[in-house]
Amino acid sequence: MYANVKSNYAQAGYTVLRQLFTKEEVAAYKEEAGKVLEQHGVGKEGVYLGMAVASDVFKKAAAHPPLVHALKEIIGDDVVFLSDKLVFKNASTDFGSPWHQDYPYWKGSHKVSVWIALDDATPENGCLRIVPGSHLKGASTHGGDASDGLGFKNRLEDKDLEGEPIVDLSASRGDAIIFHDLLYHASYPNTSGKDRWALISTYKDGTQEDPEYSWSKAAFKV
Ligand SMILES: O=C(O)CCC(=O)C(=O)O
Repeated sequence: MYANVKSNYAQAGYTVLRQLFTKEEVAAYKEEAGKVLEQHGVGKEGVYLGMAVASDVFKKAAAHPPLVHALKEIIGDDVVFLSDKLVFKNASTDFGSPWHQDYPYWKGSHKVSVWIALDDATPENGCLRIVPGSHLKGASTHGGDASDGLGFKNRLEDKDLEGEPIVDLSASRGDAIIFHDLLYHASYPNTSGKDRWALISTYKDGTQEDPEYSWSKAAFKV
């Protein structure tokens, strides 16, 4: 369906699947996400963990057949969904997500995450930024200062990004970016006055042993 999924992922640490979800599916997800946030009394911007636990619409999205097809190319036949989160930046969220690898959060086997655009995402409203091939560096020390109260306790330092070939990944609603848990990534602040909502779902190879994660109690094989 999509060419070179496995080799792109292996070489660059990520692969972009344009329009993996239809505009209609994405509109339904965004509406449902709004309901989940309202039901749980969540504020106007931030991160909400456990969309698939909160809503059957998201449980189904986690097992979206074209996505599972691509994940199987990368992971193999035993693909397990672990957890998902909504990263919602509203009209003015003047902080981006800092540069980091996801691996220090969970260690164990290497996980595969999928960043799904629920709004069109550009540098102005907070699109994802990555360093191609950085997953080949292994686990980096995250010595960055995280004292600003904005979360993300594991941060790379400015010096870690010096000279690195940063790529901005603008995305249209429905595009999906599959990425390795060692890939250096960040996102821009949202200075556009428009929403930038994204769903990030995380998967693993079910044949690999891992610790019992508190955040993946509702894991299931897709
Ligand atoms: O702002 C974003 O969408 C990126 C979030 C992110 O990198 C993460 O939650 O690991």
